[in-house]
Amino acid sequence: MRTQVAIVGAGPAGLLLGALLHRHGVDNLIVEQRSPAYVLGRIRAGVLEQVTVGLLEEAGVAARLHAEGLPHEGFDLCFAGQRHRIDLQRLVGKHVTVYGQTEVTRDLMEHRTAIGRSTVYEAQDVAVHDFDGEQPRVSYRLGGQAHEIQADFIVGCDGFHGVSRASVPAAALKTYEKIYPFGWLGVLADVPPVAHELIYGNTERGFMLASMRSATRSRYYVQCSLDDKVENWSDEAFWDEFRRRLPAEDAARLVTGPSLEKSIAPLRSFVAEPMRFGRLFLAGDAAHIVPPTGAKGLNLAAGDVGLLSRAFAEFYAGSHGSRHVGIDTYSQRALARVWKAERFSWWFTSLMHQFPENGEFGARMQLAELEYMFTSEAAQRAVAENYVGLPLA
Ligand code: RFL
Ligand code: PHB
Repeated sequence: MRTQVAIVGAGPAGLLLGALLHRHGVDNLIVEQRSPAYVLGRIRAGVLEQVTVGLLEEAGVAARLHAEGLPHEGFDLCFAGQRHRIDLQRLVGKHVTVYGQTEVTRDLMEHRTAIGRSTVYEAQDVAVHDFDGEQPRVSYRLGGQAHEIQADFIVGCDGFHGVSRASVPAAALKTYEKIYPFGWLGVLADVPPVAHELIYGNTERGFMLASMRSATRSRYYVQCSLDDKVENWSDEAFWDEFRRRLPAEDAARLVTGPSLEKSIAPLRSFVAEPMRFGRLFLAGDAAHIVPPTGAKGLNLAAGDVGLLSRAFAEFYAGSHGSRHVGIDTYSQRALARVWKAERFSWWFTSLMHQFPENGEFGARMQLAELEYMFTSEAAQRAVAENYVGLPLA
């Protein structure tokens, strides 16, 4: 098989890239190691920036998002009995949209079927070859048979554990990593959200986040120990712990119910530089990870493929000398945005979680910073500007 751009991974980054390339008339194929049901079963992000919504519109997959997504003009921060609303709309004139990653992925999958572009699911032994030369290839096995795709370019959208970044020679890659000493235990349940907007709380018992997927489906998280096991958390134990971390007025109206999904996610900051090696490009979690506190992971993945789709569109549209500029500057432009989101996600994580190892001084620094934020419009605006997302260069 031959295509212009071979994409490894059919998560949101790979599928959105495929849709955007299609929109620009660039031929592409996607190879994914899991089944569609498995991909849709992963419960992850919930908050979309306006830049992400704009890219989904550009790709022609925003109809359901506009009908069902919940615009949020602010969120609450709680700490030591104090509560403060960050008014995104007033501070920076923008909002975010609550619409689950599962729904984004489902919309992109249906769109791909409708436009007749193929995705190979359940591919085994996916491997990328010869990307340092002119004729890169992707090989895989399907039902015992060997297959190969010849492409002009390969894009690794295969997440943190994928094969693409792992195939780059170690000497060509510089990685930066920070592992946090805790995880997030998350529960998805068909109960009405405890509040209209998200609540982020730093409590003595640890971080809590009340989020949602719709008016009838809630997504709640609590900071947990890294060696905690999800089997140790009955639904009842989760609800008890979550209620204790909620502000009292919200705890009183919390509605509980059986969990639809329950999982523990470790928290990590990670960046691999550069994001291009010859004819192999990395996008999304394949190149960088942020802790979920800033709600940036999916949005960064969308930003990367937004830049990349334009770069490929320019490359294929023109015969003039500048057609390489977009692809040649992709890594640098994407990383400039990535590092700012890394900083915000690290900072927000550091502010909102319990870090006993930082001692009483560390706790007072958090308190001082939150009190400053609660009284300084400038500090609130900085949070709001980062939370709604920085512009795509
Ligand atoms: P994905 O979603 O991991 O998709 C990668 C795909 O590649 C496939 N794959 C392979 N395919 C072929 N061959 C191989 N060798 C392969 N290896 C892997 C995988 O099966 C998969 O289908 O990466 P992508 O597309 O870059 O998307 C990134 C996002 O999924 C991620 O950043 C977000 O979910 C992070 N995140 C959040 N982001 C936000 O923007 N807002 C949020 O509110 C938010 N909340 C979260 C989150 C992530 C969480 N967890 C569990 C990590 C909350 C949580 C709890
Ligand atoms: C979610 O709804 O899953 C969610 C929302 C905001 C975050 C992280 C996760 O910061």
